[in-house]
Amino acid sequence: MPNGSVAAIDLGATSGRVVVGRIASGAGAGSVSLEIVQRFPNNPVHHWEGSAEGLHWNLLEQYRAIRIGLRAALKSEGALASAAVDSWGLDYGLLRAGGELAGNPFHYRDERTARGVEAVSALVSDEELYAINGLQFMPINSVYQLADDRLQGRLTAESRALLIPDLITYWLTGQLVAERTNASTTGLLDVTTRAWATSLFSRLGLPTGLFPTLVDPGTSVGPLLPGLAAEVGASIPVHTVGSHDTASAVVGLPVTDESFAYVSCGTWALVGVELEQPVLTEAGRLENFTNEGGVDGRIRYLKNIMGLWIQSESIRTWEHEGQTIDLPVLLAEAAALPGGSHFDANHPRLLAPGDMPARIAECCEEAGQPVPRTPAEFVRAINESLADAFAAAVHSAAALSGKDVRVVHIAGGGSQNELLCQLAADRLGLPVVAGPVEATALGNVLVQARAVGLVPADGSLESLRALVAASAHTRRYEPRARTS
Ligand code: ADP
Ligand code: LRH
Repeated sequence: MPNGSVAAIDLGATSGRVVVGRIASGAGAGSVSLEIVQRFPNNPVHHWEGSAEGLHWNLLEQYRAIRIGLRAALKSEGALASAAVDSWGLDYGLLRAGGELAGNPFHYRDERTARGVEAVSALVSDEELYAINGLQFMPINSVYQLADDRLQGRLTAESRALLIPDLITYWLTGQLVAERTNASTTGLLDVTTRAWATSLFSRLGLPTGLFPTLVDPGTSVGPLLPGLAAEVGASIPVHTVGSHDTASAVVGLPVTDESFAYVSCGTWALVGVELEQPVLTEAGRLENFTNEGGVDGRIRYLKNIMGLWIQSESIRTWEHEGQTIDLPVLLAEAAALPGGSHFDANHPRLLAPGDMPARIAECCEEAGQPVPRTPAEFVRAINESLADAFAAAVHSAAALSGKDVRVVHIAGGGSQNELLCQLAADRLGLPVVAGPVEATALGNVLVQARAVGLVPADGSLESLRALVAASAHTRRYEPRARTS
């Protein structure tokens, strides 16, 4: 196995990074290591004017930061065998006929989705939609956003839609593709055939050629556009990976026991199991489980839980009020409390930006629980409630799919949260393996490394995960006995 480096461009809803992944052959399975060469915040921007009114992503700023990152990566490595993009799911940019972006992409937290839900529900029932796309109902799914675009007259027969990683890939290479794992988050991909559900497009009045041709993770897209190659210092071959960040995160798990469940824990917490085939039962639909596409045709059978967004949005509220917050200190204060209130961490009122502590207080009241008073009490309640939600989702995923679960991996930024990991182990009654923090970047790196022969081309997901297990830093939490 040759040594070599690739660049993972990983865009999260909270922050983005350009990461160099180094693959070393060495003894045994070899190793993979990461170096973050560029990290940048991802701050949405509210527009108030005309038809642009609403919450948008500042994607051009991300594109600018990515280019700085690629330049730094090339400077440190000399050459890169590949680069590939992943990001949060659901959101997309619309291109005009000439290929130019028609406005900043909307943020899934924009309230326009309510209109989209109404428009889609009037045309296709929830049951029928689930039978086609296998997705959990979330008002933020792309299908509802596109329904609103249609209502607002934003779509023409020539419009093209590119999901965020595909849009960045287009800006890097000039090539239009739709990577399949992220396409599975739109609500417009047929979960059984894994092709665009063209009859659904027609029924919803969406142009059938709206999205480009589907490609799988590990596909060669093309080199950097010549002007961009000159700017960053060299050309780089661009590939697809599991461009839905959660798909890459599930590749980047340090699995040593196949009876595992996972929590990809960042802005959102994606909680579930990996399957070979979708589960399309009515019981699964009613419990709001989703069948998203994984790398190598696997199914990510999971539930979207509101995640650490509710903590970071609470912190934003306190900081806006003039308080100074240090997250590790606040988490330590919360951990020192004897316990905390429990509320429904997945309540829809927690989705939109705004005063999160006030909304959590409402949730606590409704649950008959004491309303937290201090930031530490709020944070304790948030972590208690997220742990409850993780345990319930893992147990449901196992029951609905028949999968045996003996260990739960918590990966992503939230794996650094010791309070949450311990509470999750306690509630689950199962060991939790926390880490790696950058599981998504690792999954991105490994799939492109496999595509260019830095790891064996026939390498299974299991062999990629063995490489992660041999290389990544993890911490194990055992469940504590209940005291009450
Ligand atoms: P995304 O990919 O969705 O942008 P990340 O996986 O980067 O999210 O995770 C971000 C979250 O990680 C933050 O909201 C925060 O709660 C958590 N986090 C980051 N650093 C720490 C830390 N030092 N201790 C505990 N939690 C942390
Ligand atoms: C996690 C994620 C998740 C959802 C949401 C919009 O970052 O991709 O799987 O789809 O963002």
